[in-house]
Amino acid sequence: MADTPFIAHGFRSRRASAPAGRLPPGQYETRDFPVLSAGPTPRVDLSRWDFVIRDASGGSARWSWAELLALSHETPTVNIHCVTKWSKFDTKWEGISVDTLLDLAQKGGVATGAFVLAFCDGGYTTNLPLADVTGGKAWIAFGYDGAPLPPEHGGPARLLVPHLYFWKSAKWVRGLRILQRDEPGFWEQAGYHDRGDPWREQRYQGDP
Ligand SMILES: Nc1nc2c(c(=O)[nH]1)N[C@H]1C(S)=C(S)[C@@H](COP(=O)(O)O)O[C@H]1N2
Ligand SMILES: [Mo]
Repeated sequence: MADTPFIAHGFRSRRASAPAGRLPPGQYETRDFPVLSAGPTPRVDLSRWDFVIRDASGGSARWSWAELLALSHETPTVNIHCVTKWSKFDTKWEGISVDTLLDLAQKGGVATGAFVLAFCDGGYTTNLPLADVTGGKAWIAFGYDGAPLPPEHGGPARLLVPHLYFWKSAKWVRGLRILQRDEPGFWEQAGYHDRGDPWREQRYQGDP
C-alpha cells in the first residue's frame, strides 16, 4: 500500500512528457518542424540533378531525377531526434530505400565498403557506417507529409536516417561516397559525435 502514491506519480509524469519509450534521454517533444541549416538553401535545377554512388576506385552509379522517382517507393513513418534536443514523432516520408540504391550500384560494379560519406548541394557532408544506411534504416526522401519535400527541409531530396541524430539526415543530398575508412563530415569535424545514436546520447566527441 505504501508504494501506491509513488507508482501513481511515476505513471502521471510519463504521460505528461511523452508516450513512454519514444523519447531518447535529454530530448523533448515538439509538434513544430524546426529548420536547421548551416548555410543558405541551395537552388536546384531538376533537369540537371542527379544522385551518384561512388566507390574509392572510380566505380559509380548515377540516377537522374526521373530515374530515381521510377524506383520503388517506401513511405516510412518515423520519429526524428535533433541534437539540439527536439524530437518529433510520427513524421511521414516518401522515398527510396538506400538498400535499393546500393543493390543497384553493386550490380553495376560499384565496390562496397565499411562507411559512407553523404555529399550535398551547398557542400554539407556527413559520415555514417554502411551498416547504418542498410537493412531498411535509411532513405533518400523526396516527400514529406503527403507533399514534395520543401526546400528548407532538404528538397528536392534528403538522406533520412531517423535512428541517428538528425544532423546525419543530410539535406539537398546528391550522393554517397563509399569508403573503406571513416572520414568525418561537416559537424563531425566540428566536434559532434562520429555516430550520433540518440538513445546513447552520442552528441559530442567523447560521449560514449
Ligand atoms: N545539407 C545540409 N543538411 C543538413 C543540415 C545542413 O545544415 N545542411 N543540418 C543538419 C541538422 S544539424 C539537422 S538537425 C537537420 C535539420 O533538418 P530540418 O531543417 O529539416 O529540421 O538537417 C541536417 N542536415
Ligand atoms: Mo541538428
